[in-house]
Amino acid sequence: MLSLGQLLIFGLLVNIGSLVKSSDNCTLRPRGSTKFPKNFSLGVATSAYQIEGGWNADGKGPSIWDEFTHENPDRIKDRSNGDSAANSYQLFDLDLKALKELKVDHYRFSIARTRIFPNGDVSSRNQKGIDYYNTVIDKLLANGIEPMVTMYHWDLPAEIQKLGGFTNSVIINYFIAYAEELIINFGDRVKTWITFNEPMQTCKPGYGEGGSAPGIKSPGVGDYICFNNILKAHAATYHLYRSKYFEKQGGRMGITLDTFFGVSKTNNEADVDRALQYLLGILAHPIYSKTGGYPEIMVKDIAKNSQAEGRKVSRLPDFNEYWKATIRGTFDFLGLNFYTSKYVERPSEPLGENPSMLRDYDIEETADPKWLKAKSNWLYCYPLGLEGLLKFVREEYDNVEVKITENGWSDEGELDDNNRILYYKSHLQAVLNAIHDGSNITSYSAWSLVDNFEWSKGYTEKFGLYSVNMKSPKRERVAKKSAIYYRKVIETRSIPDEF
Ligand code: GBH
Repeated sequence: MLSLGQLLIFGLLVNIGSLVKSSDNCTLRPRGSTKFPKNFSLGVATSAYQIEGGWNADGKGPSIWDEFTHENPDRIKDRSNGDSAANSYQLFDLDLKALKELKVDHYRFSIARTRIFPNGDVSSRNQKGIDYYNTVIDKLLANGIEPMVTMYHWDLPAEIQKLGGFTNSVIINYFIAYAEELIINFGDRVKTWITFNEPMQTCKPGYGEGGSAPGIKSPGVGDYICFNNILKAHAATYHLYRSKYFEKQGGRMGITLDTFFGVSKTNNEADVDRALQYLLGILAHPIYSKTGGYPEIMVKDIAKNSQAEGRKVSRLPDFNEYWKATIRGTFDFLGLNFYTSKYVERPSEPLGENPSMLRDYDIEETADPKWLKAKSNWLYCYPLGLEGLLKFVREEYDNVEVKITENGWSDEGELDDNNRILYYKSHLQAVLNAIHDGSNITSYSAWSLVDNFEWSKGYTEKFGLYSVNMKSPKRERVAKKSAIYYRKVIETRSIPDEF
Protein backbone atom coordinates (compact mmCIF):
# COMPACT_ATOMS: atom_id res chain seq x y z
CA MET A 1 0.00 0.00 0.00
CA LEU A 2 1.16 3.52 -0.76
CA SER A 3 0.92 6.09 2.00
CA LEU A 4 -1.08 9.27 1.46
CA GLY A 5 2.16 11.21 1.24
CA GLN A 6 3.50 8.90 -1.47
CA LEU A 7 0.24 9.20 -3.36
CA LEU A 8 0.38 12.98 -3.22
CA ILE A 9 3.96 13.04 -4.45
CA PHE A 10 3.08 10.60 -7.19
CA GLY A 11 0.12 12.76 -8.21
CA LEU A 12 2.32 15.83 -8.26
CA LEU A 13 4.89 14.13 -10.46
CA VAL A 14 2.25 12.99 -12.93
CA ASN A 15 0.91 16.52 -12.98
CA ILE A 16 4.29 18.12 -13.50
CA GLY A 17 4.98 15.50 -16.15
CA SER A 18 1.89 16.44 -18.14
CA LEU A 19 2.48 20.17 -17.63
CA VAL A 20 6.00 19.95 -18.95
CA LYS A 21 4.75 17.99 -21.90
CA SER A 22 2.19 20.50 -23.14
CA SER A 23 4.39 23.53 -22.60
CA ASP A 24 7.25 21.69 -24.35
CA ASN A 25 5.35 22.16 -27.58
CA CYS A 26 5.01 25.82 -26.70
CA THR A 27 8.71 26.65 -26.92
CA LEU A 28 11.05 27.11 -29.85
CA ARG A 29 14.81 27.22 -30.11
CA PRO A 30 16.38 30.19 -31.89
CA ARG A 31 18.03 29.34 -35.21
CA GLY A 32 19.47 32.69 -36.19
CA SER A 33 19.72 36.20 -34.79
CA THR A 34 18.05 36.76 -31.44
CA LYS A 35 17.26 40.37 -32.34
CA PHE A 36 14.48 41.81 -34.48
CA PRO A 37 15.70 43.57 -37.61
CA LYS A 38 16.30 47.30 -37.35
CA ASN A 39 13.05 48.56 -38.87
CA PHE A 40 10.84 45.76 -37.57
CA SER A 41 7.65 47.22 -36.09
CA LEU A 42 6.26 45.81 -32.84
CA GLY A 43 2.76 46.75 -31.75
CA VAL A 44 -0.67 45.65 -30.63
CA ALA A 45 -4.09 45.28 -32.28
CA THR A 46 -7.77 45.84 -31.46
CA SER A 47 -11.02 46.26 -33.39
CA ALA A 48 -13.76 48.86 -33.08
CA TYR A 49 -16.76 46.76 -32.09
CA GLN A 50 -14.73 44.77 -29.59
CA ILE A 51 -13.47 47.75 -27.59
CA GLU A 52 -15.23 51.03 -28.39
CA GLY A 53 -18.68 50.76 -26.86
CA GLY A 54 -20.66 53.96 -27.53
CA TRP A 55 -22.79 51.86 -29.86
CA ASN A 56 -25.26 54.68 -30.56
CA ALA A 57 -23.19 57.67 -29.44
CA ASP A 58 -22.84 60.89 -31.46
CA GLY A 59 -24.87 59.73 -34.45
CA LYS A 60 -23.41 56.27 -34.88
CA GLY A 61 -25.73 53.93 -36.78
CA PRO A 62 -26.39 50.27 -35.94
CA SER A 63 -24.12 47.60 -37.39
CA ILE A 64 -24.90 43.94 -37.98
CA TRP A 65 -23.14 43.14 -34.68
CA ASP A 66 -25.31 45.63 -32.79
CA GLU A 67 -28.39 43.97 -34.27
CA PHE A 68 -27.14 40.40 -33.92
CA THR A 69 -26.32 40.81 -30.22
CA HIS A 70 -29.46 42.81 -29.42
CA GLU A 71 -31.82 40.49 -31.25
CA ASN A 72 -30.21 37.15 -30.31
CA PRO A 73 -28.64 37.48 -26.85
CA ASP A 74 -28.84 33.71 -26.55
CA ARG A 75 -26.27 33.38 -29.35
CA ILE A 76 -23.62 35.10 -27.22
CA LYS A 77 -22.19 32.86 -24.52
CA ASP A 78 -22.73 35.29 -21.63
CA ARG A 79 -25.62 37.12 -23.36
CA SER A 80 -23.43 40.22 -23.51
CA ASN A 81 -22.74 42.67 -26.33
CA GLY A 82 -20.39 45.47 -27.35
CA ASP A 83 -22.72 48.31 -26.30
CA SER A 84 -20.16 49.69 -23.88
CA ALA A 85 -17.27 47.15 -24.01
CA ALA A 86 -14.01 48.76 -22.84
CA ASN A 87 -15.58 52.14 -23.74
CA SER A 88 -12.59 53.19 -25.81
CA TYR A 89 -14.92 55.63 -27.59
CA GLN A 90 -14.88 57.80 -24.47
CA LEU A 91 -11.78 56.46 -22.78
CA PHE A 92 -9.24 56.34 -25.59
CA ASP A 93 -6.78 58.14 -23.33
CA LEU A 94 -6.59 55.02 -21.16
CA ASP A 95 -5.65 53.00 -24.24
CA LEU A 96 -3.12 55.64 -25.19
CA LYS A 97 -1.56 55.45 -21.74
CA ALA A 98 -1.22 51.67 -22.07
CA LEU A 99 0.25 52.02 -25.58
CA LYS A 100 2.82 54.48 -24.26
CA GLU A 101 3.67 52.20 -21.34
CA LEU A 102 4.22 49.33 -23.75
CA LYS A 103 6.33 51.61 -25.97
CA VAL A 104 4.76 50.15 -29.11
CA ASP A 105 5.97 51.21 -32.55
CA HIS A 106 2.45 50.98 -34.00
CA TYR A 107 -1.18 50.51 -33.03
CA ARG A 108 -3.48 48.51 -35.28
CA PHE A 109 -7.13 49.51 -34.78
CA SER A 110 -10.25 49.47 -36.93
CA ILE A 111 -12.69 52.19 -37.87
CA ALA A 112 -16.38 51.63 -37.18
CA ARG A 113 -18.10 52.11 -40.54
CA THR A 114 -21.31 53.14 -38.84
CA ARG A 115 -19.62 56.10 -37.17
CA ILE A 116 -18.52 57.43 -40.56
CA PHE A 117 -21.59 56.53 -42.67
CA PRO A 118 -24.28 55.62 -40.08
CA ASN A 119 -26.60 53.98 -42.61
CA GLY A 120 -23.82 52.84 -44.90
CA ASP A 121 -24.47 55.50 -47.50
CA VAL A 122 -22.36 58.60 -48.15
CA SER A 123 -25.49 60.75 -47.68
CA SER A 124 -25.40 59.93 -43.95
CA ARG A 125 -21.83 61.16 -43.41
CA ASN A 126 -21.24 61.83 -39.70
CA GLN A 127 -18.62 64.46 -38.88
CA LYS A 128 -18.47 63.43 -35.21
CA GLY A 129 -17.28 59.96 -36.17
CA ILE A 130 -14.58 61.46 -38.35
CA ASP A 131 -13.57 63.79 -35.49
CA TYR A 132 -13.16 60.83 -33.15
CA TYR A 133 -10.69 59.03 -35.39
CA ASN A 134 -8.86 62.28 -36.19
CA THR A 135 -8.25 62.65 -32.46
CA VAL A 136 -7.11 59.04 -32.11
CA ILE A 137 -4.71 59.33 -35.04
CA ASP A 138 -3.32 62.71 -33.93
CA LYS A 139 -2.73 61.50 -30.38
CA LEU A 140 -0.95 58.40 -31.61
CA LEU A 141 1.31 60.39 -33.90
CA ALA A 142 2.02 62.96 -31.19
CA ASN A 143 3.37 60.06 -29.15
CA GLY A 144 5.45 58.55 -31.91
CA ILE A 145 3.05 55.64 -32.51
CA GLU A 146 2.26 54.71 -36.09
CA PRO A 147 -1.45 54.18 -36.81
CA MET A 148 -2.18 50.99 -38.77
CA VAL A 149 -5.81 51.15 -39.82
CA THR A 150 -8.24 48.37 -40.65
CA MET A 151 -11.11 49.73 -42.71
CA TYR A 152 -13.45 46.85 -42.00
CA HIS A 153 -13.44 44.52 -39.00
CA TRP A 154 -16.88 42.88 -39.34
CA ASP A 155 -19.21 45.75 -38.42
CA LEU A 156 -21.29 46.17 -41.58
CA PRO A 157 -23.94 48.92 -41.41
CA ALA A 158 -27.25 47.18 -40.70
CA GLU A 159 -28.90 49.11 -43.55
CA ILE A 160 -26.54 47.50 -46.07
CA GLN A 161 -27.39 44.08 -44.69
CA LYS A 162 -31.02 44.80 -45.62
CA LEU A 163 -29.84 44.67 -49.23
CA GLY A 164 -28.19 41.31 -48.68
CA GLY A 165 -24.88 42.56 -47.32
CA PHE A 166 -21.89 40.78 -48.79
CA THR A 167 -24.04 38.53 -50.96
CA ASN A 168 -25.11 41.54 -53.06
CA SER A 169 -22.48 43.07 -55.33
CA VAL A 170 -23.78 46.55 -54.45
CA ILE A 171 -21.50 46.28 -51.42
CA ILE A 172 -18.56 46.87 -53.73
CA ASN A 173 -19.59 50.42 -54.50
CA TYR A 174 -20.68 51.10 -50.94
CA PHE A 175 -17.29 49.91 -49.75
CA ILE A 176 -15.35 52.03 -52.23
CA ALA A 177 -17.28 55.13 -51.17
CA TYR A 178 -16.56 54.41 -47.52
CA ALA A 179 -12.90 53.63 -48.15
CA GLU A 180 -12.48 56.84 -50.14
CA GLU A 181 -13.95 58.86 -47.27
CA LEU A 182 -11.32 57.34 -44.96
CA ILE A 183 -8.50 57.97 -47.41
CA ILE A 184 -9.55 61.60 -47.95
CA ASN A 185 -9.87 62.33 -44.22
CA PHE A 186 -7.04 60.30 -42.73
CA GLY A 187 -4.66 59.41 -45.57
CA ASP A 188 -2.42 62.39 -44.91
CA ARG A 189 -1.43 60.67 -41.63
CA VAL A 190 -2.34 56.99 -42.07
CA LYS A 191 0.26 55.22 -44.19
CA THR A 192 -0.69 51.59 -43.57
CA TRP A 193 -4.16 50.51 -44.66
CA ILE A 194 -5.80 47.12 -44.29
CA THR A 195 -8.98 46.90 -46.34
CA PHE A 196 -10.62 43.84 -44.74
CA ASN A 197 -9.92 41.82 -41.62
CA GLU A 198 -10.31 38.07 -42.16
CA PRO A 199 -12.90 37.80 -44.93
CA MET A 200 -13.03 34.07 -44.09
CA GLN A 201 -14.71 34.96 -40.80
CA THR A 202 -17.09 37.44 -42.41
CA CYS A 203 -18.18 34.92 -45.01
CA LYS A 204 -18.11 31.42 -43.53
CA PRO A 205 -19.81 31.96 -40.14
CA GLY A 206 -21.64 35.10 -41.36
CA TYR A 207 -23.21 33.90 -44.63
CA GLY A 208 -22.51 30.15 -44.63
CA GLU A 209 -22.86 28.52 -41.24
CA GLY A 210 -24.75 31.40 -39.62
CA GLY A 211 -23.03 31.49 -36.21
CA SER A 212 -21.84 35.09 -36.54
CA ALA A 213 -23.54 38.30 -37.64
CA PRO A 214 -25.54 38.62 -39.80
CA GLY A 215 -26.31 34.97 -39.06
CA ILE A 216 -27.30 33.92 -42.59
CA LYS A 217 -27.34 30.16 -43.10
CA SER A 218 -26.45 29.38 -46.69
CA PRO A 219 -23.55 26.92 -46.53
CA GLY A 220 -21.52 26.39 -49.67
CA VAL A 221 -23.43 29.13 -51.46
CA GLY A 222 -23.71 32.40 -49.49
CA ASP A 223 -20.17 32.09 -48.17
CA TYR A 224 -18.71 31.72 -51.69
CA ILE A 225 -20.68 34.69 -53.04
CA CYS A 226 -19.39 36.73 -50.09
CA PHE A 227 -15.72 35.89 -50.86
CA ASN A 228 -16.23 36.93 -54.43
CA ASN A 229 -17.64 40.35 -53.51
CA ILE A 230 -15.05 41.06 -50.82
CA LEU A 231 -12.19 40.27 -53.20
CA LYS A 232 -13.66 42.67 -55.77
CA ALA A 233 -14.24 45.40 -53.17
CA HIS A 234 -10.68 45.02 -51.91
CA ALA A 235 -9.22 45.19 -55.41
CA ALA A 236 -11.32 48.19 -56.44
CA THR A 237 -10.24 50.04 -53.29
CA TYR A 238 -6.60 49.28 -53.96
CA HIS A 239 -6.87 50.59 -57.54
CA LEU A 240 -8.68 53.71 -56.38
CA TYR A 241 -5.91 54.41 -53.87
CA ARG A 242 -3.11 53.81 -56.34
CA SER A 243 -4.63 55.84 -59.15
CA LYS A 244 -5.97 58.80 -57.19
CA TYR A 245 -4.18 59.16 -53.85
CA PHE A 246 -0.93 57.23 -53.76
CA GLU A 247 1.18 59.81 -55.48
CA LYS A 248 0.30 62.44 -52.90
CA GLN A 249 -0.08 60.27 -49.79
CA GLY A 250 2.46 57.52 -50.42
CA GLY A 251 0.87 54.96 -48.10
CA ARG A 252 0.65 51.21 -48.46
CA MET A 253 -2.34 48.89 -48.59
CA GLY A 254 -3.04 45.19 -48.09
CA ILE A 255 -5.62 42.79 -46.75
CA THR A 256 -5.51 40.68 -43.58
CA LEU A 257 -6.21 36.96 -43.91
CA ASP A 258 -6.42 34.34 -41.19
CA THR A 259 -5.64 30.68 -41.23
CA PHE A 260 -4.47 28.00 -38.88
CA PHE A 261 -1.61 25.77 -39.96
CA GLY A 262 -2.31 22.18 -40.97
CA VAL A 263 -0.04 19.50 -39.59
CA SER A 264 -0.07 16.03 -41.12
CA LYS A 265 0.53 13.14 -38.76
CA THR A 266 1.49 10.98 -41.72
CA ASN A 267 3.62 13.62 -43.45
CA ASN A 268 1.09 13.85 -46.24
CA GLU A 269 2.01 17.04 -48.10
CA ALA A 270 -1.11 16.88 -50.24
CA ASP A 271 -3.39 17.07 -47.20
CA VAL A 272 -1.49 20.04 -45.83
CA ASP A 273 -1.61 21.81 -49.16
CA ARG A 274 -5.31 21.07 -49.59
CA ALA A 275 -6.10 22.49 -46.14
CA LEU A 276 -4.10 25.67 -46.73
CA GLN A 277 -5.59 26.24 -50.19
CA TYR A 278 -9.09 26.04 -48.74
CA LEU A 279 -8.37 28.08 -45.62
CA LEU A 280 -6.00 30.70 -47.01
CA GLY A 281 -5.68 30.16 -50.77
CA ILE A 282 -9.30 30.95 -51.52
CA LEU A 283 -8.58 34.56 -50.57
CA ALA A 284 -4.81 34.74 -51.05
CA HIS A 285 -4.50 33.08 -54.46
CA PRO A 286 -6.66 35.61 -56.36
CA ILE A 287 -4.58 38.50 -54.96
CA TYR A 288 -1.08 37.16 -54.29
CA SER A 289 -0.41 34.37 -56.81
CA LYS A 290 1.18 34.86 -60.23
CA THR A 291 -1.80 33.44 -62.08
CA GLY A 292 -4.71 34.92 -60.09
CA GLY A 293 -8.15 33.41 -59.63
CA TYR A 294 -9.17 30.82 -57.06
CA PRO A 295 -6.87 27.87 -56.32
CA GLU A 296 -7.21 25.29 -59.06
CA ILE A 297 -7.98 22.49 -56.62
CA MET A 298 -11.01 24.38 -55.29
CA VAL A 299 -12.33 25.38 -58.70
CA LYS A 300 -12.16 21.74 -59.80
CA ASP A 301 -13.59 20.13 -56.64
CA ILE A 302 -16.45 22.52 -56.28
CA ALA A 303 -17.37 22.32 -59.97
CA LYS A 304 -17.50 18.54 -59.58
CA ASN A 305 -19.55 18.66 -56.39
CA SER A 306 -21.89 21.24 -57.89
CA GLN A 307 -22.49 19.05 -60.93
CA ALA A 308 -23.24 16.06 -58.71
CA GLU A 309 -25.83 18.22 -56.94
CA GLY A 310 -27.52 18.77 -60.29
CA ARG A 311 -26.30 22.33 -60.81
CA LYS A 312 -25.45 23.78 -64.20
CA VAL A 313 -23.14 26.39 -62.69
CA SER A 314 -20.49 25.86 -60.02
CA ARG A 315 -21.16 27.24 -56.57
CA LEU A 316 -17.63 28.67 -56.88
CA PRO A 317 -17.37 30.12 -60.36
CA ASP A 318 -13.86 31.37 -61.03
CA PHE A 319 -13.41 35.04 -61.91
CA ASN A 320 -13.53 36.03 -65.56
CA GLU A 321 -10.32 37.29 -67.14
CA TYR A 322 -11.14 40.93 -66.42
CA TRP A 323 -11.63 40.33 -62.71
CA LYS A 324 -8.74 37.91 -62.46
CA ALA A 325 -6.41 40.57 -63.80
CA THR A 326 -8.07 43.31 -61.76
CA ILE A 327 -7.72 41.46 -58.45
CA ARG A 328 -4.27 39.98 -59.00
CA GLY A 329 -1.44 42.08 -57.57
CA THR A 330 -3.60 44.44 -55.51
CA PHE A 331 -1.29 44.54 -52.50
CA ASP A 332 1.75 46.12 -50.96
CA PHE A 333 1.93 43.48 -48.21
CA LEU A 334 0.01 40.53 -46.80
CA GLY A 335 -1.51 40.81 -43.32
CA LEU A 336 -1.64 37.48 -41.51
CA ASN A 337 -3.57 36.66 -38.36
CA PHE A 338 -2.19 33.50 -36.85
CA TYR A 339 -3.36 31.75 -33.70
CA THR A 340 -3.21 27.97 -33.86
CA SER A 341 -2.60 24.69 -35.66
CA LYS A 342 -4.63 21.53 -36.25
CA TYR A 343 -3.91 18.07 -37.54
CA VAL A 344 -5.42 17.63 -40.98
CA GLU A 345 -6.35 14.46 -42.82
CA ARG A 346 -8.91 13.27 -45.34
CA PRO A 347 -11.96 11.90 -43.48
CA SER A 348 -13.28 8.38 -43.92
CA GLU A 349 -16.85 9.69 -44.31
CA PRO A 350 -18.01 12.96 -45.88
CA LEU A 351 -18.20 15.79 -43.33
CA GLY A 352 -20.83 18.51 -42.93
CA GLU A 353 -24.10 19.01 -44.71
CA ASN A 354 -24.51 18.87 -48.45
CA PRO A 355 -23.68 21.32 -49.84
CA SER A 356 -21.31 23.17 -47.53
CA MET A 357 -17.79 24.50 -47.47
CA LEU A 358 -16.95 21.77 -45.00
CA ARG A 359 -18.17 19.11 -47.46
CA ASP A 360 -16.11 20.69 -50.27
CA TYR A 361 -13.08 21.08 -47.98
CA ASP A 362 -13.15 17.39 -47.13
CA ILE A 363 -10.57 17.63 -44.37
CA GLU A 364 -10.96 16.47 -40.81
CA GLU A 365 -9.35 18.75 -38.25
CA THR A 366 -8.18 17.48 -34.87
CA ALA A 367 -5.96 18.86 -32.13
CA ASP A 368 -3.21 17.17 -30.19
CA PRO A 369 -4.14 16.73 -26.52
CA LYS A 370 -0.45 17.28 -25.75
CA TRP A 371 -0.56 20.86 -27.03
CA LEU A 372 -1.00 23.56 -24.41
CA LYS A 373 -4.63 24.71 -24.62
CA ALA A 374 -6.02 28.22 -24.17
CA LYS A 375 -9.44 29.15 -22.78
CA SER A 376 -10.82 29.22 -26.35
CA ASN A 377 -11.65 25.67 -27.37
CA TRP A 378 -9.98 26.13 -30.78
CA LEU A 379 -6.70 27.64 -29.57
CA TYR A 380 -3.54 25.62 -28.89
CA CYS A 381 0.07 26.66 -28.59
CA TYR A 382 2.06 25.13 -31.44
CA PRO A 383 4.56 27.75 -32.64
CA LEU A 384 6.08 25.42 -35.25
CA GLY A 385 2.79 25.96 -37.05
CA LEU A 386 3.60 29.65 -37.49
CA GLU A 387 6.98 28.71 -38.94
CA GLY A 388 5.23 26.26 -41.25
CA LEU A 389 2.72 28.85 -42.40
CA LEU A 390 5.40 31.47 -43.03
CA LYS A 391 7.33 28.93 -45.10
CA PHE A 392 4.19 28.13 -47.10
CA VAL A 393 3.56 31.84 -47.76
CA ARG A 394 7.21 32.39 -48.71
CA GLU A 395 7.09 29.63 -51.29
CA GLU A 396 3.52 30.00 -52.53
CA TYR A 397 3.34 33.79 -52.86
CA ASP A 398 6.81 34.74 -53.98
CA ASN A 399 8.06 35.79 -50.56
CA VAL A 400 5.54 38.62 -50.27
CA GLU A 401 6.11 41.12 -47.46
CA VAL A 402 4.19 39.86 -44.43
CA LYS A 403 2.82 41.78 -41.50
CA ILE A 404 1.63 39.59 -38.65
CA THR A 405 -1.47 41.60 -37.86
CA GLU A 406 -2.75 39.39 -35.00
CA ASN A 407 -1.38 36.68 -32.73
CA GLY A 408 -2.53 36.00 -29.20
CA TRP A 409 -3.73 33.78 -26.38
CA SER A 410 -6.92 33.56 -24.33
CA ASP A 411 -7.43 32.75 -20.67
CA GLU A 412 -9.73 33.64 -17.77
CA GLY A 413 -8.24 37.10 -17.47
CA GLU A 414 -5.75 36.45 -14.67
CA LEU A 415 -3.04 39.08 -14.14
CA ASP A 416 -0.40 36.43 -13.61
CA ASP A 417 -0.75 35.21 -17.20
CA ASN A 418 2.28 32.97 -17.58
CA ASN A 419 0.88 30.91 -20.44
CA ARG A 420 0.27 34.05 -22.49
CA ILE A 421 3.95 34.91 -21.99
CA LEU A 422 4.99 31.41 -23.08
CA TYR A 423 2.78 31.80 -26.16
CA TYR A 424 4.21 35.19 -27.11
CA LYS A 425 7.80 34.09 -26.50
CA SER A 426 7.49 31.05 -28.73
CA HIS A 427 5.55 32.78 -31.50
CA LEU A 428 7.93 35.74 -31.60
CA GLN A 429 10.70 33.15 -31.86
CA ALA A 430 8.88 31.57 -34.81
CA VAL A 431 8.87 34.99 -36.49
CA LEU A 432 12.62 35.41 -35.92
CA ASN A 433 13.30 31.89 -37.19
CA ALA A 434 11.25 32.53 -40.32
CA ILE A 435 13.13 35.77 -40.94
CA HIS A 436 16.34 33.77 -40.61
CA ASP A 437 14.98 31.35 -43.23
CA GLY A 438 14.37 34.22 -45.63
CA SER A 439 10.81 35.41 -44.90
CA ASN A 440 10.16 39.09 -45.44
CA ILE A 441 8.28 39.92 -42.24
CA THR A 442 8.19 43.58 -41.28
CA SER A 443 5.82 43.85 -38.35
CA TYR A 444 4.04 42.01 -35.55
CA SER A 445 0.85 42.98 -33.71
CA ALA A 446 -0.09 41.22 -30.49
CA TRP A 447 -3.82 40.55 -30.09
CA SER A 448 -4.87 42.32 -28.01
CA LEU A 449 -4.14 45.59 -26.19
CA VAL A 450 -7.03 45.16 -23.73
CA ASP A 451 -9.56 42.48 -22.78
CA ASN A 452 -12.52 42.90 -25.10
CA PHE A 453 -15.76 41.54 -26.54
CA GLU A 454 -14.81 38.18 -28.02
CA TRP A 455 -17.75 37.91 -30.45
CA SER A 456 -19.97 34.90 -29.76
CA LYS A 457 -17.93 34.16 -26.62
CA GLY A 458 -18.79 37.56 -25.14
CA TYR A 459 -16.45 38.45 -22.28
CA THR A 460 -15.77 34.84 -21.27
CA GLU A 461 -12.41 34.58 -23.08
CA LYS A 462 -9.78 37.25 -22.52
CA PHE A 463 -6.99 38.10 -24.96
CA GLY A 464 -5.71 41.39 -23.47
CA LEU A 465 -2.27 42.42 -22.32
CA TYR A 466 -4.26 44.75 -20.09
CA SER A 467 -7.21 43.74 -17.98
CA VAL A 468 -10.29 45.99 -18.04
CA ASN A 469 -12.41 46.48 -14.95
CA MET A 470 -15.82 45.76 -16.47
CA LYS A 471 -17.55 46.36 -13.13
CA SER A 472 -16.50 49.98 -13.01
CA PRO A 473 -17.85 52.72 -15.32
CA LYS A 474 -14.29 54.03 -15.43
CA ARG A 475 -13.14 50.79 -17.05
CA GLU A 476 -9.70 51.03 -15.44
CA ARG A 477 -6.95 49.19 -17.33
CA VAL A 478 -4.45 47.08 -15.34
CA ALA A 479 -1.24 45.75 -16.87
CA LYS A 480 -0.95 41.97 -16.78
CA LYS A 481 2.41 40.24 -16.38
CA SER A 482 2.42 39.71 -20.17
CA ALA A 483 2.25 43.49 -20.73
CA ILE A 484 5.40 43.91 -18.71
CA TYR A 485 7.03 41.12 -20.67
CA TYR A 486 5.99 42.52 -24.06
CA ARG A 487 7.34 45.93 -23.10
CA LYS A 488 10.66 44.23 -22.41
CA VAL A 489 10.55 42.65 -25.87
CA ILE A 490 9.96 46.07 -27.41
CA GLU A 491 12.66 47.74 -25.36
CA THR A 492 15.31 45.12 -26.02
CA ARG A 493 14.18 44.25 -29.60
CA SER A 494 14.70 40.64 -28.57
CA ILE A 495 12.92 37.80 -26.74
CA PRO A 496 14.13 37.91 -23.15
CA ASP A 497 14.24 34.61 -21.24
CA GLU A 498 13.38 36.12 -17.90
CA PHE A 499 10.01 37.40 -16.91
C1 GBH B 1 -9.42 36.88 -34.77
O1 GBH B 1 -9.91 35.83 -35.56
C2 GBH B 1 -10.28 38.13 -34.93
O2 GBH B 1 -9.76 38.98 -35.93
C3 GBH B 1 -10.43 38.91 -33.64
O3 GBH B 1 -11.44 39.85 -33.79
C4 GBH B 1 -10.69 37.96 -32.49
O4 GBH B 1 -10.93 38.63 -31.29
C5 GBH B 1 -9.48 37.05 -32.36
O5 GBH B 1 -9.30 36.35 -33.53
C6 GBH B 1 -9.58 36.01 -31.25
O6 GBH B 1 -10.56 35.07 -31.56
O7 GBH B 1 -15.21 28.42 -32.34
O8 GBH B 1 -14.25 26.41 -33.26
O9 GBH B 1 -15.80 27.71 -34.57
C7 GBH B 1 -9.15 34.63 -35.44
C8 GBH B 1 -9.71 33.50 -36.27
C9 GBH B 1 -11.56 32.11 -36.61
C10 GBH B 1 -10.49 32.06 -34.53
C11 GBH B 1 -12.80 31.47 -36.02
C12 GBH B 1 -11.72 31.41 -33.92
C13 GBH B 1 -13.64 30.04 -34.31
C14 GBH B 1 -13.41 28.57 -34.21
N1 GBH B 1 -10.85 32.89 -35.63
N2 GBH B 1 -12.43 30.63 -34.91
S1 GBH B 1 -14.78 27.73 -33.56
